[in-house]
Formats: sequence, structure tokens, C-alpha cells
Amino acid sequence: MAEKKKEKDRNRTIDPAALEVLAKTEGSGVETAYDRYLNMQPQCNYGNAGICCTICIQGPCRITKKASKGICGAAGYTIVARNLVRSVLGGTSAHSDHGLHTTLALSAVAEGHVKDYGITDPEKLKRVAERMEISTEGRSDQEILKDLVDLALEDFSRINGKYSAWLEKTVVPERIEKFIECNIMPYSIHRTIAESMAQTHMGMDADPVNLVFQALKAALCDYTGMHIATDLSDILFGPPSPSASEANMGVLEENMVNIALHGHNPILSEMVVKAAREMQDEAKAVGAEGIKCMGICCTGNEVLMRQGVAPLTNFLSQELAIMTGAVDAMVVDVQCIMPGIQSVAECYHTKIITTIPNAKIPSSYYIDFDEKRAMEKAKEIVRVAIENFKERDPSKVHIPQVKNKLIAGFSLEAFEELLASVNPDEPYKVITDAVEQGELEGLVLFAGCNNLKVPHDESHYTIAVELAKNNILPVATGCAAGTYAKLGLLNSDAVEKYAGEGLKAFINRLNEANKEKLKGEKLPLIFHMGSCVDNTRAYDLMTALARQWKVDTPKVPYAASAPEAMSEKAVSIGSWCVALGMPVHVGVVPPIPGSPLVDGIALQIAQDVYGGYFMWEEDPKEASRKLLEAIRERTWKLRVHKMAAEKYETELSATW
Ligand code: BF8
Ligand code: SF4
Repeated sequence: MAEKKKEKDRNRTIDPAALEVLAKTEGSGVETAYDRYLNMQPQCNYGNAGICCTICIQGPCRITKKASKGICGAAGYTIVARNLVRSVLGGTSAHSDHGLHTTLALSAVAEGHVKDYGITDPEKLKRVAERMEISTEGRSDQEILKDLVDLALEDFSRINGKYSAWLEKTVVPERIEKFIECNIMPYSIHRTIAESMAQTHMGMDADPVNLVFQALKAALCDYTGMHIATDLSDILFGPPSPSASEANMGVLEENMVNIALHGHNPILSEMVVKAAREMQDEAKAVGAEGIKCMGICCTGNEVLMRQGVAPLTNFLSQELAIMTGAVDAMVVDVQCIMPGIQSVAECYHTKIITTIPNAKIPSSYYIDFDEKRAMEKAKEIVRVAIENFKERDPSKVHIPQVKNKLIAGFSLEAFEELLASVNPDEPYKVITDAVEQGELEGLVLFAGCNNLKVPHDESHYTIAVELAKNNILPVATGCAAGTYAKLGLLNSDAVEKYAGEGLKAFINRLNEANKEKLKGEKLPLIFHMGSCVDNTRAYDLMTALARQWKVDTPKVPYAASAPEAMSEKAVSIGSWCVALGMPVHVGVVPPIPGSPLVDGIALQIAQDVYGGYFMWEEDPKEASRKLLEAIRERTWKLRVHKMAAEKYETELSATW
């Protein structure tokens, strides 16, 4: 009986390809996250509630009925708030290290030190430079780039004097006033990380409100690092534009060398895709029909958006991809790479290739990726995969025949272009009008990971479909977008199937106006805006709507949802979304409710101060209802305030 239950519980996914691999390998002894999750039960309730402190080695200190304070006297609210700050710092560090890596690559381009990378989109360079108030008149791209890179580097390292430039120049001015007033406007990323680590050391800040505000300040640095990463990647590789592809494990090819690209930064993956395209003949020489690259996690999103490379799977099923027996190499760089992939790979022929000095896995194949010799290194990586194709064991190959068509590549530029075909003078008015007239209820950004605490992909899927039925315009990033790609929500069939009448009419109007641009394709139900760092694209859309309405962002009917949040990065993104004025649903309760005070700040008080707030809700139906309610409240208020402003000929009320 217990074994039966375990078997059933092991299948915690709604992805048919993942289910097929799990069924096929049942009892094979290959262990994955789905097994390890069960072995981990029951999980510690103190940890779940956030009231366990290991900040000094007198700990762990847990808040219990018997012990209401830690050994040093720290109360539950201090412990929860301190853990929250450190969690945000993990996310901020990860995203900004990615952003710094991109900045340094562009710095090498500006100095003329690399031959394999260059400025792919000088127009984007100029647009970003102008936004950052760097002069472009009569200057060469190289000169402009140099100033832009210097400014980005300052945003990482400035000690004081000026505030974070990327934050100041990308959000509405009302937000900056608010951040200065609340003393959370950062000078720079590295300074804020250091001061926050100091603030959370044993015997430092014990004030939960002060700590939560610091968490928001650190989260604003997360936003800064991500925005830099997105802007500079676009200059390097070009901003994404709509292109068709397909997703899920059926994209593996039995007769080709299959290379899975996993991780986050396009600096590595763009070069591997390019190298693979040039090396098709080498693959044929070993008996393969060619080479196929495919993506996992956010690297998957990056190469899908710019190169149309097919997504293989998302975070939770990364090990299952190897268990198809058809992946010749999995090339990884940074973040969200389960160490478990190496043990799984050892049961098959797959080579795990790690590439970055601070993200190594014991026993993996390590190739140090050096931007100065990027193409040479990328070719070395592809060659390992080609050689390894010969080692494939046909008796272990089982590719689930599951895949779905999709259209992705909606950078803000691409989205704006679609809107401009309807209204060239005021593109964003196409959305604000649709909301005012009741055609659309508002917008929701679906972001974030997978988390085994809820069934894989189920919450992403259920909430998006439910909200689309209710005429919410959905946009997506990260592994949420991965779910929609795999399960067939990024195509026009899904519009027919799931969109409410208003959303359908809105999308069809864009289809009509963009017939030529879309070359016979039709727009999808959900607009894929990119990887997790590209959540800044989705937020720029909110800023554009706020500017169109001439209001501060908390008035805009636009919410975020991370139905299956998992990583520290999800915590930092959620936190800046709140500070920047969004209602934010999280589908897995983070370790906060152990302190009702900190929980109350996140759920309620944040709204009074910043306009944004969190909602914890694990049940996807209930979450849909709460998100819809949050959006409807904003839309209703916006309409009332607008009517009042028109009637009394006053400015639109600034309150939310
Ligand atoms: O940065 S969504 S599981 S891959 S953390 Fe990781 Fe989460 Fe996926 Fe993208 Ni984002
Ligand atoms: Fe315990 Fe205080 Fe040390 Fe935390 S900092 S482990 S609460 S003694």
C-alpha cells in the first residue's frame, strides 16, 4: 500500500513527456528529484515557517513554545526578517553576477579585445544610451558603448554620491521619490549586498521593519542587475522578435547529435548554437544526420527568443531529459543546474559539460569558457557531443513523442511594434483603451520556477488558463514560460480554446493589423517575454502603461504570479515587484509565516507604503480568483478616478 502511494506520489507532474519518462524508468534505480522529494518527507516545520536561525554557530536556534527567543535574544520576527534579507541577497547576487558577466564581455568588445562578439544592434545601443543620458551625437558605437559599460560598472560598484542609474532611468519618477522617502534607494549593487550582509550578521539589526525595508533595497539591486543583463544582451545579440519553434521532449532527434543547453547566460549558449550550425559535417562524419541544439531553463528561453532553438524542458524535469538516452551532451553555465544531473548522466551516455569557474559539478567534464576564445571553446564543446554520439546505447533511447508548436520572442520592442500597427502614435493606448472599455480586465506576468511542493507545471497551467478565460492578457518568463511552451499555450490554437471573448478580440485585432509582419503566423495566447532577467521587459511594459495613463505604477491593473516559485531569485524578483507596485501571487508559501508581524508587512502593510503586496496561495483555482480580484479592484478604481478627473477637470488622483 505504502509502495503504491509512493509510486503515485512520484508522478508529481502534469507534463505528459515527463510522465512517460517516469513511467518508463520506474524501478530502474535511477534517482531523480521526484524520488528525492519523497525521501525528504516530512520536511522541518521550523524551517518551513522561517523560525530557524543558523546565522551564528551557537545555533541552530528554533523558536518553540519553550524557547521564544534565540540564544542571543533574537525574537522570531528578527530571525524571519533576517533570513528573508539573506534569501533576497542570494537572488540579487545571482542575477547581478550574470549582469556583470555580460557587462565585462561588452567591455571587452568596447576595448576591441574579443573577436567573436560584437555590437549586433547599434540601434538598441543608441536607445539604451539615450535613456541613460549618454550623448550619442556624432560619436562612434565604440565610444558610446564604452560610456555605457562604464556606467553599468558604476552601478555595480559605486560607494555613494549618485543613486543607481539603471533604476532611476527605467521606472516612473514617482517610484524613485518613494524609494528616497523610505530610504531604500540604492547607490549600487555591491555596496548594498555588503551592507545587507553586515546588517544581518549576529548581533546587528534586530528591527524587523528595518530589515524588511533592507530586503526591498537589495531587491531593487536585483532589478538593476537584471535590467543591465537584458539591455546589454540585446546590444550583443539583438532584441528578440517573434519566431516559431516547438517544445518538449519530442524535439529530440533520434538520428542527430542532441545538445541540451542549460543554465542562464546567452554569452555561452549563443556561441554554441553558432558553432553547432557550422559543424554539421563533422556530425555526419560520425554517422549522425546533423546536430540539434535545444534549451533547458532560462538559457533555453534566451536561445529560443533570439535563435528559435526549441525548448527541451523546464527546471524540474532537467534530469528526465537525460533519461531519454538521447542527449549527447548537456552544456551548462550558471544557476538552477541540479547537481543530480551528473549521477543521472552516469547511468546513460550523456556528458555533462560545466563551463564556469564558480559553478562546477564533481565528475563532470569541465571546459573553461573564455570569451576571448569563444568560438574555439564552443567548437571544443560541440566536438565532445559529436564524439559522444558514438557512445549512445540504442537500447536505452526512448524519446516521448510529445511536442507543441509555439511562437516566442516578444521583447518589449517587438510587442510595441505589434501595438503600433494598430496605433502608430500611441502604441500602449491599444492596451489602456482595451482595459478602459472592459475588453481586457488587465495583465498578469507569469514568472518563476517549478517546485516539488506542488505538482510540476500544474499551477502554472491552471492559473494561466483560468485568467485567460477571464480576459486577462497573460505574459510569461522563465520556467513558467517553459511550462506554457511544453504544454501548448504559446500558440494560436490555445487562443481559440481558452481565451475569453475580450482577449480573443484583442489578439485578433493585433493579428489583423500585423498580418504581413507575422508572415502567415498568428499570435499566441500567452506572450513569452524571455528568461528570468527579462522580467525587466515585463516590468518595462508596466512602466509604459503607467506613463500612458500618467499614473504611478500601483494604479496599473497588472499583477505578477509565481505559481511554483522555488529559488532565491524568485524571492528577490517577487520583492522588487512589490516595491515597484505590483500585487504578487506566490504559489508556494515562502518561510515567512513563522512571524505574523513580518507576514503582515508582506501581505498588507507593504501595500500602504509601496502599493504592491504579496498573496500566498497554493490552491491554483483559489489563486486565480485572488489574482482576478486584485486586478479588478485596480481596474475599477482606475475607471472611477478617471471619471472623477474628467468630471471635475482635475488631475488623476495619485493615490492607489
Ligand atoms: O532564472 S525560473 S527554475 S531557470 S530561477 Fe531557475 Fe526558476 Fe527556472 Fe531561470 Ni528563473
Ligand atoms: Fe541563535 Fe542568535 Fe546565533 Fe541566530 S544569531 S543562531 S538566534 S544565537
